[in-house]
Amino acid sequence: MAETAVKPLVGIVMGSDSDMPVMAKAAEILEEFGIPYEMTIISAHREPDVFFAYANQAEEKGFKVIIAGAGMAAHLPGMCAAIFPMPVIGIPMHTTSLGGRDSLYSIVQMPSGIPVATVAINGGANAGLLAAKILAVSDGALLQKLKDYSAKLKAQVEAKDARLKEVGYRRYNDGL
Ligand code: RP5
Repeated sequence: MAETAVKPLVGIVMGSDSDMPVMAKAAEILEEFGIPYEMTIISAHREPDVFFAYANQAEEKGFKVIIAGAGMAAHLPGMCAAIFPMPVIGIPMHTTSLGGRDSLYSIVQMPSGIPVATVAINGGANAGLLAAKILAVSDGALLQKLKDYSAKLKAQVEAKDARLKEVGYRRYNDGL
C-alpha cells in the first residue's frame, strides 16, 4: 500500500531529505504490512510554524503513530511527542561529527512525562516494525502478519545454519 492511497495511520516525518535513506526503510516495512502512511519533510528548527501545524493536525488526520527521524540536535521527535497524544517513535540519524550519539542522546533523553520510543541509530526498519506492532494491538490480521514475519526471520537463520553445517565455515565465507 503506497503513501496516501488511503487515510494514513502513520505519519513519517524527517528533519531533512538527507534523512531519507533511513526513513525509507520505515516506509518499506509499512508497505510490506499494508499500513497506510504519509511521509513529510519538516525542519523543527528551520520552519517551526510548519512543524507546529503538522503536530497539531496529526491526530485529526487520523495518525495513530508518528515515526520521527532527525539528526544532530534532534528535537523533532521530542517535540512531536510534546504535542501528539499517541505513540512517537524516534529514529536518531548517524552523523559524521559525533557518529549519531548527538542524535541518540537528543531523542532518547526525554524528560519524564513525554516518552519517545527510540530505536537504534539509523534504525528505520525497526521503527516501521514497532509502529506495526503498536497498531497490531487492535488489529488481529496485522498481528498474524507480524507473526508470519517473525517466522520468516527464524527460517532464514535456520537456513544459514544448515548451510554452514553443510559446507563448513571456509566455504561459507567464500560464498560457495
Ligand atoms: C536535522 O539536521 C536533520 O534531521 C538532519 O539529520 C540534520 C542535517 O540536516 P541537513 O543539513 O542535511 O538538511 O535537522
